[in-house]
Amino acid sequence: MNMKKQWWHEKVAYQIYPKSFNDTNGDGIGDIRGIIEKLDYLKDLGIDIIWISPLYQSPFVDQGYDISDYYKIDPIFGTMEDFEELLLEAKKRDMYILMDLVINHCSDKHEWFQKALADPYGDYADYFYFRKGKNGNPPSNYRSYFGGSTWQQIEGTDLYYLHMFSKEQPDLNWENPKVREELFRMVNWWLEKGLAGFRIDAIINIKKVLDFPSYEPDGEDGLVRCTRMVEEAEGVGDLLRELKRETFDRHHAFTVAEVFDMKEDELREFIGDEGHFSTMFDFSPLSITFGGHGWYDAPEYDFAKWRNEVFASQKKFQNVGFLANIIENHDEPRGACTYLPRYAQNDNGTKMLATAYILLRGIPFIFQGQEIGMKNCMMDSIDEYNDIETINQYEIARKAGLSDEEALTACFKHSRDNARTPMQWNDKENAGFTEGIPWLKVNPNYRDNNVEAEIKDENSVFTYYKKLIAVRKSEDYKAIFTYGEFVPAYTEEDKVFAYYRQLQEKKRRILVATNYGEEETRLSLEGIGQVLLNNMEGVRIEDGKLKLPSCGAAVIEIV
Ligand code: ISL
Ligand code: CA
Repeated sequence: MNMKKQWWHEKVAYQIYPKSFNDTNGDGIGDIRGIIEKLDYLKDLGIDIIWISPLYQSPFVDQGYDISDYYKIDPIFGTMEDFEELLLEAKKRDMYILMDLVINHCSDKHEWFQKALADPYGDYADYFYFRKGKNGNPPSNYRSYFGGSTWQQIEGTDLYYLHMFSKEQPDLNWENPKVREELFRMVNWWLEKGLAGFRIDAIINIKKVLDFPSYEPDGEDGLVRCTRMVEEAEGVGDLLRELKRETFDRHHAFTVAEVFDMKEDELREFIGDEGHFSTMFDFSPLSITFGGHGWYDAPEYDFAKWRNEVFASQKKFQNVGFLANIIENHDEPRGACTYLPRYAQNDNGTKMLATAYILLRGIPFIFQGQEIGMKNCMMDSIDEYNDIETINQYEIARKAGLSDEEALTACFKHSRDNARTPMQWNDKENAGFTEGIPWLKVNPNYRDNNVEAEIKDENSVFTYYKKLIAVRKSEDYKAIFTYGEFVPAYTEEDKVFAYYRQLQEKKRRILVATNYGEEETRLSLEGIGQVLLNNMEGVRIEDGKLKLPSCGAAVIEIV
């Protein structure tokens, strides 16, 4: 299918979680100057687009996803001058900066909310969802993302306000034209500064069912997940079209949306040529990690299910638009722990996973530390965690009867803080992240697992990521890796994750093949193969067959 070509189609993106990236003033918190310092490192890796998690002024109840002033940089990260310098330095290197756009909700410390509280029947109350309770109860029975009711009573009144996330994150009322106008003005203000675009947070939630009906409870707490209501809401498209028309379109901005619970028939509307967004994250593989009740009853890794999810979503989207592919982000544990069977949780396995992911159709987003194969971090007690959702999930696990140790194991596997431990730059104290006390524990494995060591080592995960990105972006192959069709391969093999990328008109074909099995496997090639890249010794072509040891990966041009 003929898709309108865009500047961002052939780029590779990287997510920075600023608090944990690089601290330059010894306060234990990463900062903007720390990002500037590492731009050359990222350029060398092959990165073009950088998404930075929120830098705005915030009380940090949810790590900056609770914004109290959209026009300010939080002082823990530096100043607006630092940020402007970052834009300039990125531009010098042909790199693009994306900020996080968190506009479903703001912080309860935001001026709008403070004014609303001061006058719960006044104009600012209508910036939010203030509703009367029912018979002394909240207006409806929704459970917020982080646990408990989505409704918080406003002291001295029978009114409640809606918060889909924590109670410190009141939802903004997108039905109010003044709210939209304020938000659009802010978005344009940032774009005029020279941002390339935004990653857009939790955006599907902006459309509500306005009479907020209760639904059948889905848990013993008598509540129902709040997304149940979002699924019923009609008309998010109108809001998103307006957002795009009033802001992104005017600046040719690149946007990547965080969308869960989208309706199946809306794919094209979301990321087609004229879609609401340039792209959106593919979260479908995540579904293999969902437990019935929480992290504590999440299923074990299931290769077949995972492969099905990835393949299905590649096929579903390729005639529509471009997905943004991830194996981890700041809300997920480390991909090298989640998406690999235990026997493959080593460097070869990590490179195999990278091969499988980076060459899929779509825009690869690499989360900081992924390129050196960072792992989940074991915490000694719940007190070592900072994340609001982890604390909630720990409590859910304890209430379900798990011991402290068992609940901590569930957090070790699933906690968002696994991705948030400081970036491991070298083997010096605190992994070279800070000269002060890091805000979150450094993973003790940093002495072996760090950037400095991996840059020097030609067999490291880092060196391999660099090669992989270089192949993807090379003059010879960028067209096929960007626009080539995705075709599943060797699906009859139980433990093989393989696919072709092909350009029909040129009859060019590349096979990406990886062996997740514990045993060696041999695949008969459908032509003469030329190996462009492989991840370990023992991967080779013999008598027309590709030999892949356990954890082997190969990228092969078939001629
Ligand atoms: O984190 C999750 C699962 O571990 C999700 O349910 C997550 O809350 C959801 O994807 C929305 O995430 C985004 O908005 C949240 C913020 O906490 C997340 O960090 C952000 O990515 C509220 O702003
Ligand atoms: Ca700092």
